[in-house]
Order: sequence, then structure tokens, then C-alpha cells
Amino acid sequence: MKKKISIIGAPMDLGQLRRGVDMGPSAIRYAGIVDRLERIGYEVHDWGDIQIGRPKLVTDPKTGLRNLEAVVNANKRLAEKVDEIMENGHFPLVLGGDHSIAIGTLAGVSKYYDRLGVIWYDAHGDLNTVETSPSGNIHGMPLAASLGLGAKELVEIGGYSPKIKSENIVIIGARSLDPGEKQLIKEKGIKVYTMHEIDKLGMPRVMEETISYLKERTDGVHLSLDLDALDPLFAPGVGTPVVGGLGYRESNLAMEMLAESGLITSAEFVEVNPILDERNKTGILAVDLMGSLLGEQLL
Ligand code: B3U
Ligand code: MN
Ligand code: MN
Repeated sequence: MKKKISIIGAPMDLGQLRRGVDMGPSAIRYAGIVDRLERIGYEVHDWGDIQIGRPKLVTDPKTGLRNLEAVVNANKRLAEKVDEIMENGHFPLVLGGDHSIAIGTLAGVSKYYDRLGVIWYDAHGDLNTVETSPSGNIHGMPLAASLGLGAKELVEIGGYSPKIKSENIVIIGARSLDPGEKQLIKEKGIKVYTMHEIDKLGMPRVMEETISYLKERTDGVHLSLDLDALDPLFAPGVGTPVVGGLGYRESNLAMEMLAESGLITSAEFVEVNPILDERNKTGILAVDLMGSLLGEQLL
């Protein structure tokens, strides 16, 4: 039987301040994701996009959280769709949208596993809470929320919490961590490969370690890939670029090693912002990475 992939778009731009990342799913589709996966041999179902609406932009005066209600509602809808995809036995591939949508993806996925692992491929930790966030932007909070930390409304999406445990997370590519995030990483002992470790060890060793670490402790692994993990040279179309990032080749290698491992059971690619991009370079890069992740062969 052919393996089945279900694509769902989450055109969400309310978890941060730069408009345009709501067009990410379109940019990734235009870059040819469906054809690409069909050529690998998958049966691909494109479920279209979840409804986000155009609410008035609001900041809660007490907590500083931006667009909380709209982000929560969209994530609830995404969680339901991802749950349905899981129920059908398909591989869920979620297209963002800003990274706040990871809360909904994980809410949909994680109840199917006892010990879900997560690879958070990102320049940032996304481990902020209301107390530690410098911005009030919810795209800086999804990993914390999935651990059960932060605003109750975010933590409780999907009706259960936590979605993941701190020992089942590996962060790769970090180079912009806020003080509260650093503290949380130390407190919880979260495994992080910052750019420092990646430069020292090289990507092959980082991925070997990540794969064996997760293999022995999890029963499924979700890849949450924020395009800003890559250097802005390769991924200019992101809202919060950070220099000194991962390369095109080492990121494709990371995806190929994940494909070889057979470890990944769901994935999302987020933060593609076509308005800030150069001729859809970042959308095309996202599709290249998805191809590598899902087993495309060079020969
Ligand atoms: N850590 C900062 C910035 C940020 C987080 N995620 C992105 N940017 N993409 C924050 O606002 O929480
Ligand atoms: Mn992120
Ligand atoms: Mn990021």
C-alpha cells in the first residue's frame, strides 16, 4: 500500500506582528509540494486551509498577549483537522502560517502517542510564557504551551495538557534565546543544539545524536521546522531572520538523515512569509526540505 500524506494549510499571521505569513501555505503549494511528494510515490491529499478570518488586531492590556482569542480559535480548528488526519492513518504535513500553529498541530497529534518526541528546528526556542515574553507574540510561545506552561487558554487547546515532556524535545539551530527561555531550558534540562554545538560537532553528528536520543525514549516524533532556522541568505522570507544560521546543504542533510531513520511521524513547516521573500526562494526551500524529509533520492 502506498503511504498517504495529508496536507493542511494554516494561513495564520496573528501570532506575530509582520503581516504576510498567512500566505505561506499558498507559496509552498505554488512551489510544487503536491507534485513533489507524488513523484516520490506518495498518495497526497490536500485538505486545503483552515479558516482563520480577519479579526481586528488586539493586545490584551493585562497580559500583553496579542490576538489571543483568534489564535486559540484557529488552533482548535487545526487540532481537529490534524486529529482527523491521524484518525485516517495519514501522515500529517502542516503548512504555516506563523509558529503559533504548532500548538494546534501538537494537540492533534500527541494524543496518538504515549511519549511523543519533538524536533524543534528553529533559530528561537519558542519557550516564552506571558511572564517571560519580550513581545507578547504567541509565535514565541508554542513549545512552552505544549509543555503545559503559559496562558491557560493556549495550554488547554485540544482539552488536555501537557502534549509533550521536556525530556522528549530536541531543539536544533537556536541562536536567539530570551533570558527566561535560557532559564527554562536549564531548569527542565531540555536538549538543545545551539549554533555553537552545530559548528563544533557538525550536522551529521548532531543528527546522529538526536536520532538515537529520540529513538530510545519516544514512540513517534514530530518535526516542527521554522524556516528561520536557516540563514537569511537561504531563507530571506521569514518575519524574524537571525544571521549566522543553518545552511541549505546541512539542512537538507538533516532532513535526509531523518528520512533514513524512519523516525518522523508528522511534520510542519512554518514562518514562510512571501511578502518578505525573494521570488519565493523560501517557499521553494521549504519544498526542497520536505522532499528530503520524505525520502526523495538524489540518485
Ligand atoms: N523570542 C522572541 C522572538 C521570536 C520568537 N519566535 C520568533 N521570534 N520567530 C519572542 O518574541 O518571543
Ligand atoms: Mn519558531
Ligand atoms: Mn524562529
